[in-house]
Parts: sequence; structure tokens; C-alpha cells
Amino acid sequence: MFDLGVVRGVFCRMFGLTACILLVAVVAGPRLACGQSVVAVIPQPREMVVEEGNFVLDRATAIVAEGEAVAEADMLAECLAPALGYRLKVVEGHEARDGAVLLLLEKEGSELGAEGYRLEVTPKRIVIRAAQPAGLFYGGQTLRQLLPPAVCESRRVEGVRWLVPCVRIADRPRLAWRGLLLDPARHFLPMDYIKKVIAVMAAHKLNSLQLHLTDDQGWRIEIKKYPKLTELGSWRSETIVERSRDNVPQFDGKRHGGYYSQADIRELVEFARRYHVNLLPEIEMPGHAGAALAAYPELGCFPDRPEPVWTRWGVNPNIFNPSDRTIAFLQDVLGEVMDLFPSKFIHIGGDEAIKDYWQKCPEVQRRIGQLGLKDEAELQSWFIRQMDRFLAEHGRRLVGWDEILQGGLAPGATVMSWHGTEGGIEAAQAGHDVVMAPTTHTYFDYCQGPREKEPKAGGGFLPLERVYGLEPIPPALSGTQRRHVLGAQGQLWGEYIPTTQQADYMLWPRAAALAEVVWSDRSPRDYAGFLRRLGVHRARLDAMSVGYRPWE
Ligand code: TNX
Repeated sequence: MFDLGVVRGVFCRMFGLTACILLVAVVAGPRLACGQSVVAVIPQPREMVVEEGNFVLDRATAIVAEGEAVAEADMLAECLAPALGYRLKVVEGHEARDGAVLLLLEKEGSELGAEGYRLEVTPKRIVIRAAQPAGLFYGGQTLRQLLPPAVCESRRVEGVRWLVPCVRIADRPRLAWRGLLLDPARHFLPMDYIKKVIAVMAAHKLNSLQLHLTDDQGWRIEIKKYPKLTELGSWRSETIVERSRDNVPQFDGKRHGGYYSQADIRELVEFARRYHVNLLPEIEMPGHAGAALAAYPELGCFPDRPEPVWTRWGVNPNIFNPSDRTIAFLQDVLGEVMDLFPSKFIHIGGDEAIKDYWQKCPEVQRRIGQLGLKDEAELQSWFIRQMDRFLAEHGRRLVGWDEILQGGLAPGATVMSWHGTEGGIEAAQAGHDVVMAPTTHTYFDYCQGPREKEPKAGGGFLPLERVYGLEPIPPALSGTQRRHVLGAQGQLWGEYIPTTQQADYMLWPRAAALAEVVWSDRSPRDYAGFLRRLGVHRARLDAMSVGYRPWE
């Protein structure tokens, strides 16, 4: 908890007494309304003062912008249009005017960084200033949360006065990587759902969406040079549903599959770009490769014993043979992936690559000898290095799960730390960038309540409060090492997510808690306050048709 007295003192000095009283009202809880609107912003802005009065937004309100700010003005108008029933007019300019929302890029001397913004609402006008377009976008998303929650509806809302409480906000994110992962490999996710997640993420100022595009159970991205990846690899014959009492697997007998064409991917990338969300593609190697190997068994360790696209969950021993042919294949695949995704980072998986097949395969053993390597762990490290170098030559950076530390980390690699934060700590200490994605706090496939009351879910237990308690920057790191922690990410693994309703249920509100962890200041971190704001936010989630899990 933080000391209200101290906060009050600081703000009184900064903004005067009236503002100070209103600030305390806001911090104290959303039931204290300002005008007709209630101030409850998620994630909590860094500095916010609520003042008396409202700005009235209506048909006559214009958005004033010029240059690069125009695209953000268009986005703001587009976000508000469905509920308002009209599109605010965007007019060229850079001066504040009465009755208008001004979006202003102030490149020079800004302390707000690439994504920060200042938002000032007075009864006469609204001004959003930022150094970069992303900041204007986030200012717009905050403005949306200051309006009545019905503004998030996707249909015209009648009879609401669109009041914006007068505020002064100065805001910027704590961390640059604010991510989620979706797993269409285990259960295919339709395009529209991915777009919905992007839009809802952006409303929470999350900015990175990892797409787990390949796994044992399906290959989900069209690769022109290797059509069998999707012709054969995107379908499995059925899926395990449970095990009988004597541990015999039971299957549903239904085909599962689907994939994104390259045109689909381009559409998603463009959609995400407008929401300032980076799409991070993940192509799994050397393990989790069953779908690719079903399509091209010659890339595996035992081509004479081809295995179909996997119909079970868990860790599959089938694994790429790290031959020259496989490396050329994977680099061709990554080449097409880079043509589609502008992301600076490319994820190559690297997790759970069990080495049984490598141990048994004479060709792989010969390779270990020829390369002068000690063991399979060093072979994996050598293999990841080939990818690291290839990506670096193309101006990209490799990301992998923390197993890529085994046998030595590739020079340019960024580590996604899922086995707790230890892998991340080790990598940061060695001067590598890391993203924290520990099972303990960010596995959104885990159960949110008592198992008997919840739908079937992944192994662990992860209630909302635990997510809120994540501290992404381990105290064990020194000042310079801390800067290597780029951020954190929530994982929605798809084994037990057969429907988009189920995906919504697992993502929200936990992803909202994560958003606050990565965006808002470390202190005050006040779970009770978060829950109070979430009480208001619920109406926004409802308006966005987000099928969240109810919380206590
Ligand atoms: C581990 S986390 C995996 C995923 C599973 C998940 C289930 C990681 C890098 N690998 O393949 O879906 O556990 O919780």
C-alpha cells in the first residue's frame, strides 16, 4: 500500500487543492463519480488529476491533427464511431480550438518516450500530446476509457451524453514489451477472433501478440515453397479428449485444422499495425515439429517411419534432424515469414526438444562428432546459432524459450523465460534481453478457480490476484541488467481452448491485470484499487462482447 498523505502532498503542490481532493476521490474508488462519468482507467496512468467539470463530446466535436498524427485521429474516430453512431470529423491543423480534440506530436524535448502521452481535458477542449504516434494512440485509448463505458459498444447507443471528466494525465509505460500469446496450432483460431483480441489488447495498452503458428498438432501458416506444410500439416485426424480409468486415451473422432494464407497474414499484420500491436510469429524448432514432419518426413530422424500430425497433447519425441537439408528448409520458411511479418523479433520456439530421437539416430550422432560437439545439448545450441546468424543477417533478432540457454546461448538471442524467472535472470546477467513469461504468473491456460468448478484447463492454478502480483524485474538483477528485461507476456496455450468463448474466458480479466503490471508504475500496486476500477471496466468488457470469467 502507499501513503495517501504523501500522494496528497505531492499533488497539492503540483496542481492545487481542488484537484488534490478530487485525486484522492479517484484513488479511493470509482463509486465517486466526476460529473456523470466515473474515472477508472486500466492500466492505471502514471499521474492523473481529476478536476471539476466535463467536456461534452458530440457530433460537432472535431479531431484536429496533421502529418503523422492524422492516422491516429482517424483511428480515434473509427474506435468511437460505432457507439456514437457518427464519425467525428478529422480536420488538418496543430492548434487547440474550442470544442475539439487536438492530437499533437511534439518530437522535441519530450520526456514521455516512444509510447507516453499527456492528456488534458477541460470543459472547452481536449489536447493529447505525444512524441510518437503510439503515444497519441494510447492517449486516445485513455480518452475512450474516460467516456461512459457504452462507448465501447459496437452498435449505436442512444440516450447517452458523451461526457469526458476534466483531467490532467501524464502517462508512459513501465515496460516496452507488453505481450500475449495465442496458440492457434493446438486449436485453430478464426481471423476475426485474432482481430478482436488485438483490438481488446490495444484498449489495455498491450502491444505485442505472439502467434504460435506451428506445433505437433498443426501447421498454421501458408509457406509457398513447401505447400505440403498446410496441405497435410494443417489437419489432424482427431483429438484426444480424455483418458479412461485404465489410462487408455479417448479421441473425439473429428478432424481438426485450418491455416492462415499469406494474404490472411498480411491482413492481420496491417490490422495490428493500426492498433500499435506487433505480431510476433513463432515457428517451433527443433522440437514441437510433428506437423511439419508429417508433411516432410525426410526432415526427421527416421524418415522410413513417418508419423501423422499428432492427436495428443504433451511433449512429442518427434524432432527435426538438424541436417543441412533441414536447416535450408527452416531458413526458407523463416525467409517467407520475414517477408510477411515486419516484427524486429522472430520466435523460433526451442522449448521441450527432448533428445531421444537424436540419441538413437546414427546420422545425428555422426553430426555431433563431425562438428566436434560434446552432446545433444550442444547440438541444439549449434542449431539455434544457425538460425540466430541467419535472422541477424536479415536485420532481425531471434527469440526463444529458455531451453535455448542449454548448451550455450546464441550471441544475439533474446530469452523468453517460462520456467520461472531463473532463465531470464541468467540471460540478463549474461547481457541478453529477456521477456518474462513464467508459468507461476502468466500461464493463462491454467485454472482460475477451484478445478471442479472450472472448465477443463492446463495443469496449474493461476488466479487473478497472482497475475497482478507479478514483478517482472527480479530484484536479483543489477541496474544495468534490469534494462535487459524488456517486459512480460501472458500465454494462452490452446490444448483446452476449443472455442473462442473459452479463449475469452481464460484471457480476461487476467490479461487486464497483466496490462497493469507491465504498463503502470511499480508502486503503488494496489490490488483492491485495481478490483474497484475493474468493477467499472466490466461494463467496457461487456460492451466489447468479451466473455471474461466473473471475478470476486
Ligand atoms: C509448455 S511453455 C509448453 C507448451 C504447452 C504448455 C501448456 C512452452 C514453451 N511449452 O507447448 O502448451 O506448456 O501449459
